[in-house]
Amino acid sequence: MTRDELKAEMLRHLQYSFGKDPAHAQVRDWRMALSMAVRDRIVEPWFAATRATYSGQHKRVYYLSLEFLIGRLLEDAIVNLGLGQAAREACAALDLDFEAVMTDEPDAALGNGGLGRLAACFLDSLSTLSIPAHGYGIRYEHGLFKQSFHEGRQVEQAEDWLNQPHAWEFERAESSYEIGFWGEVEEKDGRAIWHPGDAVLARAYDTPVIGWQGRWANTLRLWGAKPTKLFDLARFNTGDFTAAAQPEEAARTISRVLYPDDTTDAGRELRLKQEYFFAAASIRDILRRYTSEYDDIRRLPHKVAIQLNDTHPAIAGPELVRILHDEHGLAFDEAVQIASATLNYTNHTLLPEALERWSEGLMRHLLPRHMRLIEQIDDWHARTTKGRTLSAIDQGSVKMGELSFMLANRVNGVSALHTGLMKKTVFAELDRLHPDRIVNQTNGVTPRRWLLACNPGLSGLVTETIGTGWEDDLERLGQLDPHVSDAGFRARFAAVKRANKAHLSDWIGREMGISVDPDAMFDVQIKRIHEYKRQLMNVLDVIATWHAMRGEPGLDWVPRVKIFGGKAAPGYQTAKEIIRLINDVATVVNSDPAIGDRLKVVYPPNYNVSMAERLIPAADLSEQISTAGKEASGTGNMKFALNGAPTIGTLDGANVEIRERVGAGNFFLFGLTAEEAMARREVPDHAGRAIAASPELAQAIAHLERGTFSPGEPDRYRHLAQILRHHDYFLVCSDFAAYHAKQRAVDAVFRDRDAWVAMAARNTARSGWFSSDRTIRSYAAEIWDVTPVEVGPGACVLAS
Ligand code: 26V
Repeated sequence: MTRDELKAEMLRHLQYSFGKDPAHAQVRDWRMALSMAVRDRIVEPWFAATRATYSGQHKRVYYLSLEFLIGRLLEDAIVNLGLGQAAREACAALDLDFEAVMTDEPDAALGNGGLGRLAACFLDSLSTLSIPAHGYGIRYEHGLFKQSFHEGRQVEQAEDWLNQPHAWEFERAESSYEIGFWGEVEEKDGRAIWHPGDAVLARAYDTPVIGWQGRWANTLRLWGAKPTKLFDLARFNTGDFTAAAQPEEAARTISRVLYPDDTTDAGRELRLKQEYFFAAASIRDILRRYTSEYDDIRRLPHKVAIQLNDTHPAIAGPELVRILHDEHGLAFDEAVQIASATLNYTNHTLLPEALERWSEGLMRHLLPRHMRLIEQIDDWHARTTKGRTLSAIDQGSVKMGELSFMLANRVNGVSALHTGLMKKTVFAELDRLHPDRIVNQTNGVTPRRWLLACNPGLSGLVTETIGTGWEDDLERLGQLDPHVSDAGFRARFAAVKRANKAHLSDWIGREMGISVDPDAMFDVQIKRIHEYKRQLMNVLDVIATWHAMRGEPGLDWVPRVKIFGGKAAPGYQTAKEIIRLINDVATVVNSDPAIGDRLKVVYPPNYNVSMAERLIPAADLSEQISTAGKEASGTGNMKFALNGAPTIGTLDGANVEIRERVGAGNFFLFGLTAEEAMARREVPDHAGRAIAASPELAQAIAHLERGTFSPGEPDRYRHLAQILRHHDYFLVCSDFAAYHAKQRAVDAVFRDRDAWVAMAARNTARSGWFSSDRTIRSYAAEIWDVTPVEVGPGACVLAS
């Protein structure tokens, strides 16, 4: 598509799709016009992919996830369709600021963090690999809350992305299912019939997901909740308008917000309703598609593979058993066998507080038939494995991990270390009963978004050096390795990073009013705020460094910009205290004349996918410092390495595999191993001992207790100090000295710029394995038993 064609299409959409006169169009109108012009190019490959799947009777993959953290879609579509240059030029010809048009799009923030972003990368790779697939989720009216800071404290506001037309979705009013809740189960002639007490409609909204070079497109189908009946006209006519609208309100509540607060009974009930609502609608849709093509429901596993992204969709298991047994009339055991040959489950965390459990009472009340089936599945498992000591029902609650395991063909962890720990800890007993069921699938990230699109400077250099083709064959980055010993290449690599940093400095100056030196080291920690991720250890190191700088202002310090980004769960008080501390430390450090440009702390509010795309290409150092054994994988760690930022990190999650691949000499390792961490927790007063052994740590904690960063309120950080001294479960104190020392080793290498650049470039050259294409190929071969549909260039568009 040429510049002129695209421009003409934009003008056509502006006028005839949106009824806007170009003379009065705003950035939003132009952005919508460009989106429509680009979307038109997706529709044909999308239809062709669907037709090819039907005509070839290919097996399909269904990825069920309560979260899809997809971010912006316009640039992604432009990049995948190779329309970058045409789009830039068309905008220029229309006198539009291309960057402003692209950044006008709101992020689709339908996820909390890593789990949801992984689902989005997987959709991209499934399409790129032409694997017939659907993502299924909820069309939340409000995505992840908007974060702002008031006097350093996190403030949450409702996010409102659907307040404006959504450029990429197609509403499918004809694809609606009635989803029941509550009610009774009637036993009749040996059969169970569930009579739900209430119901809502699940309506489909489809977003096409275009793969690399537009060869294939899959569908992300999100469910919106609607009332089964229109509003109550009789009530309305009596003047009770609020009551008349009540059924609609009640139904809409189900798809209103991502992760409703589950600290109350009402919140928990809503969350379980969301889970069943979307799982049931998806199962119904999958079976409708299957039965439209095939007669024998027993062959379902030959044509369908369902992946459960964590236990959030786990109720899909009992629902599938219910439909096969109660509605299709299969014997219970056969229904369970077919369901468990179709379903697979990915575990994303071992943290006990994050493993889902539902009270039996709530489950029986909301889903009476399912609770009965869960008991039968539990019995069936005991009967068929002789594992009688093991149950998915424990002390009045249903353990969704165990239930998902029992009903799965394969269960996977998301990094080698995490999978090993799954086998040793939470699923030890189940692993013994089913020794081949647990497999590892180390996470990956899409190189289209996380290198090609977000870092044009580096991707340009890569292409100039090794040619194109790396975008969907990322291991080809290995061909950069020999170039790293070439001083010319290193200089160009350094120049790209410098330009990215200058660009970020400008943004930080504009957005935050903080001036940062692009030649300082950009040290970045971006992720959810959680004690196990140890942002607290990072900020303690900032305090220790600041203290040391003040003590010896004459020393030749390596200038650093410490960048933080991330949100805390609204009810997680300790995480919120850590946020406030980072902001308070920033206030003191950034205005300290004794420090000047040598240390800055920057914490831009409302970290999201788009901010990650801005920060990662400009990072020098990647902070991956979780307590070993606690971070299942991490995916940010991979994005940084790919973009030429070496890691300072622990042997946790995928850090282990990153270090193996980039080489120990290109990774700053510190800290206890997972095994050592477990042992250390048993040592009496481990924190006290560590504090006594590290004057820097003792001093930093003393600053917290003295109120150095909370003038006038010395008690503000007492609680954090108490945690460090007496309840240091995440071993911040035990790892601090090693971390602090390793940061000085980082300084030393950074001082030797050439050595640093070589290290950074080797990170890029050796990160090819962390493409989500590799991960998806591996799921396809080891879990789903599917193969890509063959499509030549353009073949998909021509297919009939
Ligand atoms: C959830 C919760 C919920 C309530 C209390 C505290 C808490 C802590 C952690 C979580 C995480 C839930 C699952 C999750 O998002 N896991 C992330 O999945 C990523 C993709 O596999 C992986 O890279 C991250 O390491 C892992 O934390």
